[in-house]
Amino acid sequence: MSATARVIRGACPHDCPDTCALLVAVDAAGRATSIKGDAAHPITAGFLCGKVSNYLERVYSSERLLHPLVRAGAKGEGRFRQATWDEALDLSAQGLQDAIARHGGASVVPYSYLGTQGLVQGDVMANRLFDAIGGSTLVRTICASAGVAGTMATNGASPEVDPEEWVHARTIVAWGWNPLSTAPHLWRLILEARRRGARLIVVDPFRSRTARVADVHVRPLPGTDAALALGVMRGLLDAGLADDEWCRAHTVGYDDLIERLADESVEGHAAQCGVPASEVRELARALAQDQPSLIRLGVGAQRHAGAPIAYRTIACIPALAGSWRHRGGGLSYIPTGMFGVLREERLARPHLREGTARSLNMSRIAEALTDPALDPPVAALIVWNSNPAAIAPDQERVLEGLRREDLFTIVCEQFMTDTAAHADVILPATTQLEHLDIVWSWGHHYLTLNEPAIAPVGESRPNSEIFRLLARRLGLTDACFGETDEELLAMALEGDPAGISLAGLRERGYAKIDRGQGTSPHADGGFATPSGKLELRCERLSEAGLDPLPFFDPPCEVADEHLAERYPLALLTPKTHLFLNSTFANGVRQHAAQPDPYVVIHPDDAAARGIADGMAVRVHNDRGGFTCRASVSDDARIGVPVAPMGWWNRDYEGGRSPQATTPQRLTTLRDAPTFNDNRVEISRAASGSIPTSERSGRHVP
Ligand SMILES: Nc1nc2c(c(=O)[nH]1)N[C@H]1C(S)=C(S)[C@@H](COP(=O)(O)OP(=O)(O)OC[C@H]3O[C@@H](n4cnc5c(=O)[nH]c(N)nc54)[C@H](O)[C@@H]3O)O[C@H]1N2
Ligand SMILES: Nc1nc2c(c(=O)[nH]1)N[C@H]1C(S)=C(S)[C@@H](COP(=O)(O)OP(=O)(O)OC[C@H]3O[C@@H](n4cnc5c(=O)[nH]c(N)nc54)[C@H](O)[C@@H]3O)O[C@H]1N2
Ligand SMILES: [Mo]
Repeated sequence: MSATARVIRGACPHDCPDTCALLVAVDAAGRATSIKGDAAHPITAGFLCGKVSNYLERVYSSERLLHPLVRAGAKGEGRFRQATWDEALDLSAQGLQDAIARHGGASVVPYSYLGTQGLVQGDVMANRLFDAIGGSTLVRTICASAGVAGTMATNGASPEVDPEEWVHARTIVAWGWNPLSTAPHLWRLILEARRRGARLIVVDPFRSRTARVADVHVRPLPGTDAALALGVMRGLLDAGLADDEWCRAHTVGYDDLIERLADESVEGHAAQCGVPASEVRELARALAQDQPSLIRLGVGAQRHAGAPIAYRTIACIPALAGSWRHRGGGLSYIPTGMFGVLREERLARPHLREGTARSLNMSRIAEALTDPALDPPVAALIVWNSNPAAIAPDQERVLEGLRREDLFTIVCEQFMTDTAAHADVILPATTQLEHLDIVWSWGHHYLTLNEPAIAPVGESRPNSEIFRLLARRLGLTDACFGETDEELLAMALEGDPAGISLAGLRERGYAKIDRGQGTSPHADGGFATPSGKLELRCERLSEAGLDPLPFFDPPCEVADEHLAERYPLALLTPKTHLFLNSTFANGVRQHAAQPDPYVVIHPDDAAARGIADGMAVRVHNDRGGFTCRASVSDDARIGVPVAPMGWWNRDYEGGRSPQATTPQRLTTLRDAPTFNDNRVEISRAASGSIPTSERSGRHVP
């Protein structure tokens, strides 16, 4: 073993609210030898999660894509030959130019998400290229935008309750959130709050890992959170616990809301959401009386048609409960008030675009790729930082589209994902250890710098460099295509926004954004809404043709009694513990710990179908189906089975994942996906069709 020559500061790039500060040791030969969480970072606290703690195995994996590849077999077959960068770039440019010649620039479509959350390796250079060629733009709705639309309708952009303040809370409600799995560092702060006496209440149809260890588990039917929230608010009024004084001072529409809440009893709301009325009343009591009380919304409760209104309605509770008064009390979801610190607009080059762009919603990529009426069609697709063949809804249609012979697809990737296997040209991308970046967080208030620790492995190149090279090959000469990653970073931090300087970041690795959020951001109101108050009544919603007051906007398929006759089960597809969406599902350690995909099904639902624990089952609806193992357990609610997502298609017999059942239907506002508003039936698969994996035991959600 060679001695450690240097320690480099990094930032975990993955799509997780924790955004950890990393310390990477590099030996004299330039090889990374260890990776650790920065002990000084208040959120990272010196440890890494089960996904990233063996990151070096990912970086140096024998499965890394190290050279450009060109398709050598049928489309989607996954056969490729190695090519030089020159040849791969020439073919790429030619494919794009052909598409533009045949159908115009708008026929070239980007597909990317947060494979890396870094600014530099995100969309900056790509956007410039798409602007210059008149390409389509992508509306990036796949994750949290329904919930953001909802919370912003009520609160406006807000720093929310800083997670470092959560330790002061005495009641913490994790609503549609499974932080024990999906935010292990924020979970640590909840554990610290509990150590100091806080009670944890989880609102989730499923007994997730977090629900299993909570003090209280409230189990609504999927997509009925607004009914539960209205029940809680009615419960607060009934018990005389509503904070009149705070509401009169700092909200709009308090009297209107009181009138609205007179329409329905706690019992009525309780029946709608499938939670006993006594539990609804007790939740109301705890939120009002066991202060400071904090509601922390997850992403998981927004995959239903009515989710934006549900998030908005839940966001009204802390006003009535009087929680914003208290240090550590109020609401946290995604701290939108901390966004925009990096001067991204300075990096955009809108002058490159002539006319307006055609925009396509990433949550309906299946339709975009297969709709014969789409004009112009999608003739070329460039994918980076995403794996749509695994993560986009309506998988049969996604794959059908990716297999189109007349579609030219470039995929920039680190691994041969299900999407990369459908490419015409694969361009190998660097990992976080190999490129420069700055990473924001959607869960805490820090920005974190990532210095390259090692040279690119193989012939891989950073996304930014790949788009620079593509631009040059396409003959784009604007000087912006010559800007280096260093220059992009410097531009993003020009003028030290919110007190953050590049020099400071270089010294310490991370910096807290200072927007004067303080310890209790809304104790005295100060909401960034048009009225400056918390909007129990939101006029912007009436402008959008919606009820301006909180209401129960029902789910679509879940509430469809007619559909329920054929598809009686409402399937949830949340995250796994050890994969990050589909990332890490090919990690040796992660896959060994989670070898087999499964569906958790309630014993009554299983018995009614002759399904026993461990049996192979087929989960299906009109869109498609998948085969996996049944885990029979009352962790699932009756009628609400749960099949976590993230395994690659090759892990499923038949090559289709839960995504083959998920709908392309969008939410009421913001056009976001409705993965969990999905009716299915489950039947026994042909017996013995899944070989028993040695390691497969009972599921651990
Ligand atoms: N280990 C791990 N960590 C991750 C990820 C991962 O894949 N794995 N993904 C990252 C990403 S991109 C994101 S967005 C976050 C997501 O983080 P979470 O929000 O925790 O994500 P989910 O697991 O999708 O959903 C959380 C819970 O919501 C529940 N749920 C589903 N429908 C409803 C509903 O209608 N109402 C209520 N109340 N609950 C419901 C599910 O049963 C689930 O237990 O995690 C990030 N971190
Ligand atoms: N059924 C169902 N579907 C869902 C969800 C759900 O809960 N249920 N959750 C949704 C959510 S919340 C999200 S955020 C999306 C996530 O969807 P995606 O953002 O597509 O997430 P991943 O599957 O992790 O794919 C990211 C890819 O980026 C690659 N990558 C990482 N770093 C780099 C880099 O520096 N350069 C390049 N070129 N590539 C890189 C990784 O190798 C990986 O293949 O999935 C959504 N899909
Ligand atoms: Mo996400």
